[in-house]
Amino acid sequence: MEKLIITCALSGAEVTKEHNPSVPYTALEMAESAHQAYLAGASIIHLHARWDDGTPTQDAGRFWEIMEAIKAKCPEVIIQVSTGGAVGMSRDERLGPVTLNPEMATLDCGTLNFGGDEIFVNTENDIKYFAQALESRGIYKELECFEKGHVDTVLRLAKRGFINPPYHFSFVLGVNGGMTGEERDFLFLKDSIPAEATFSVAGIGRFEFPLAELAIIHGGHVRVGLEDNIYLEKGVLTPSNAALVAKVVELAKKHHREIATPDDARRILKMEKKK
Ligand code: KMH
Ligand code: ZN
Repeated sequence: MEKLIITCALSGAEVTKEHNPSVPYTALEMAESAHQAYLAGASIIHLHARWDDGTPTQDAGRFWEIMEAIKAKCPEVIIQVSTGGAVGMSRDERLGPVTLNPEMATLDCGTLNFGGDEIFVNTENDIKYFAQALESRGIYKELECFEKGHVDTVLRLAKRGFINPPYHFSFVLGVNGGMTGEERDFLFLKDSIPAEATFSVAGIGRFEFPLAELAIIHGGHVRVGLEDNIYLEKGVLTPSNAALVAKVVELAKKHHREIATPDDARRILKMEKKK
């Protein structure tokens, strides 16, 4: 089986220091957290930006500041910017960090309820617009799917040439409004994508580690981090992103999967290394 790619989602846009004081906001906190996660075994950093008070932003200048701080500490790590941003942001606002030509970015592949009154909007035209923005710049896409309809949307748009290979899916499971993260959900999604595609799984909350283990067993890859889950175990807040990554490394050892370096990840995902 291929080496395991671990992505660390440092902060997301929704979770705050009130939920867990380890959530990074400043460029320095982001860089420290990314570096520790990298040392623990992460090869990809999934990045949202915050202002110093924790407000989420897709401001290109702020992303630049954070990305430079991360690169100064771990130049080899793959930075995957979020184009999801926070609920309610406009298309062009969300594309802010793409203007920096990062190595990798997310492409959210469908709309879903996001708890309470929130709706995370990704219409078909949005998806085409984002895909074009990423592909025209040679930015590697991670196809974020929160339920099976999103996977079907990718396959349909791929057939019509709006989304092009390589196809690397991220199944984000357990969002209130999306698909849950039971084993049957995971197996259904995994068996719905083309044989040549790769996939990673991000389990929200209590789904994080059970899904990580399933992905490890079935040849997939794993995302963990404070964006998705603030607990190391039931009732115990994680002290850091690195501790979540380290727990995945332990699971990988149990199942004899080696951990991918960033260059391994570039090879496995068929990424063309950007200068
Ligand atoms: N913050 C969520 C509304 C992504 O990073 O591309 C969207 C999100 C997805 O986190
Ligand atoms: Zn995200």
